[in-house]
Amino acid sequence: MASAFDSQSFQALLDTVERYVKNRLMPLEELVEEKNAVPEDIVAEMREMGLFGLGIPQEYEGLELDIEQEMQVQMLFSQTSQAFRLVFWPNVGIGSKGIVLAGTPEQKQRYLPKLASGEYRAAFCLTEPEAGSDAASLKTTAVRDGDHYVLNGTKRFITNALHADIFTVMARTDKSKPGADGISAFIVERSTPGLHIGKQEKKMGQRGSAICDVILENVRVPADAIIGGAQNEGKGFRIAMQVLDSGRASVAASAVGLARRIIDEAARYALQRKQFGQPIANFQLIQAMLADSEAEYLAGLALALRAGQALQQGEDARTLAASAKYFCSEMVGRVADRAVQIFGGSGYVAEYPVERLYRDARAMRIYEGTSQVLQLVIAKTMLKRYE
Ligand code: COS
Repeated sequence: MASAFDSQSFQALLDTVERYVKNRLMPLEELVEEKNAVPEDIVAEMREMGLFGLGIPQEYEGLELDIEQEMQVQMLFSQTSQAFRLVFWPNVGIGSKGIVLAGTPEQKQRYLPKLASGEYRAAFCLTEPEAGSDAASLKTTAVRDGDHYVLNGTKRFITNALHADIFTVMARTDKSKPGADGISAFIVERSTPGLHIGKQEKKMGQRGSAICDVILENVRVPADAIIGGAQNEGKGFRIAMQVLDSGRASVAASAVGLARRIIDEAARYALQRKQFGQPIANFQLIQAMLADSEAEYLAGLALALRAGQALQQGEDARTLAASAKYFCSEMVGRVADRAVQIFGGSGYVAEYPVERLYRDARAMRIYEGTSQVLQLVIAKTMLKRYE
């Protein structure tokens, strides 16, 4: 999908986002942490700015940014608490990409304009209590009953479940096929009887963004709720994996954005904090930590954008997306750790943002594919080249 924005108007959008993040969102970080919620007026402003529809085609009332542009916007939003980005990003990313990629014209017409405006919010339901990294072993069932399917099962750690109006639910339509081939992807509307949301989990970081179970008890959906229609029965795992390719590139972009913020905090602190009669930035051991972080940030930035480019060009981007997500999420972990070290005791107390940013960064090595699963994805495709 080509971008609807020329470089000048896209730069204007980036400038607006940068100002919004710095002037409006950053001052609210402590409030979001304390209340564990993003204020409703911010959600309304995000709707107003068109953020929910960043990547959705203009035909369906979105802004139709291309993937690299989406990633640049995401990098800016990731410089503040992740909770802000997580208000609208599920609509831009994993909540809508399946419909954009594989939906029928009717599904696109029915859902994409509402997702683009933010009237509807979206969630992606793959993980289950017994199926995390081994996603293809999922147990949620969808049993055909006339013109309907009846869904039963529990989905776990679902971002945005609290607010979502539609859920992309991966469920097994063919029990005789225990792996990927028996899985289909459904669009389930929140109002469907039998769909319940579990309690909000207490998390280590990324406060302000809720994750909950989604419980499906005899949830009846029309047969045409399968993404792409009946012809896509059994193709849900592949759709989920394709969605996750762009999701992983997008987590890489978030990690890069967050690393930028953390490095900025650490460098400013190093210049103003005095020990042994001078700013600690004068000491070479501090400089080494800052330099390692800056160099790794630059490497992550280049790799994330390369993955975005491959996705944009429609290449099979699974290795690049996995590499970018793996490298960038590990990178921001190291950057955050060094920043706490540079702040010393002050980095361990909540008075400075690095303590919170360190906790925010930790989730990135886990969601949308753990580092270890991504290593397997990279090795698998890589080894094929040598067979
Ligand atoms: N794009 C398109 N198709 C893909 C794909 C992708 N990125 N990745 C896999 N597939 C296809 C495979 O090609 C295979 O189809 P064929 O048999 O026709 O070749 C099918 O899907 C099954 O793939 P595979 O054999 O690799 O499945 P595995 O069960 O071995 O699982 C892993 C692969 C472990 C990589 C997968 O389960 C995974 O990514 N797990 C992590 C899940 C995750 O990220 N969860 C986070 C929560 S979601 S926010």
